[in-house]
Amino acid sequence: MLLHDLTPGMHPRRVRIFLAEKGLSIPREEVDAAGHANEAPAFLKLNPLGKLPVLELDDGTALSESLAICRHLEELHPTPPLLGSTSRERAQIDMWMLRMEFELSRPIAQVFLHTGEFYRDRIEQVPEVARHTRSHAAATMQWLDGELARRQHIAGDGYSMADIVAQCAFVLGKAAGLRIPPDMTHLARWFAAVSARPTARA
Ligand SMILES: N[C@@H](CCC(=O)N[C@@H](CS)C(=O)NCC(=O)O)C(=O)O
Repeated sequence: MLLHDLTPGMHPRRVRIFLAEKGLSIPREEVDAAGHANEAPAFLKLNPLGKLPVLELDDGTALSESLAICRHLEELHPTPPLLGSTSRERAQIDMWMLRMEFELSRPIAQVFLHTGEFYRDRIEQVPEVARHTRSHAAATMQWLDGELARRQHIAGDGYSMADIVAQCAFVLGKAAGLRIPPDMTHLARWFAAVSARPTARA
């Protein structure tokens, strides 16, 4: 297996944290996205969308989409479970993982895409999109603060993939000027706890 990686990216970070939580180490190749290597024909053969991460399997299959990659790794290495052990847990973690994908990661990524230097010559940056998605992310934070008043982690009391998706979104949020306000004490407590895990800087 080979992980095609992009160290500063939010989605590749999900896979690295997931691997670290499983205690797994696999060969990794950094793709020079700043130099547009992800748009080169050799990379587009692996992922026609030109996005990272990509997990290349030993039989040559190229898996992209960070959540799909983690699903595959979970099936190969079920312990410790990060996507649930029972049917109910799996559904609950999927529910929260998808909520974190669409209600948190996407809006934060959109702010970054529409304001960040990296994407200046890659997409048409629309300040209005950044403004709108910034307020979407702020509303999600408010909601999460209330949820985390009632439990330790995003999908329940245990750490799961839903936490990984959310913590990586907040790491990118720092770069996009979207920090957790200190008065959101439950969300801030959760972020401090997940950031203190030994795997957080994987
Ligand atoms: N839905 C994909 C998103 C992947 C994605 O957007 N990756 C970004 C890095 S976080 C990327 O490769 N950007 C390079 C570019 O757009 O040129 C996933 O979950 O893996």
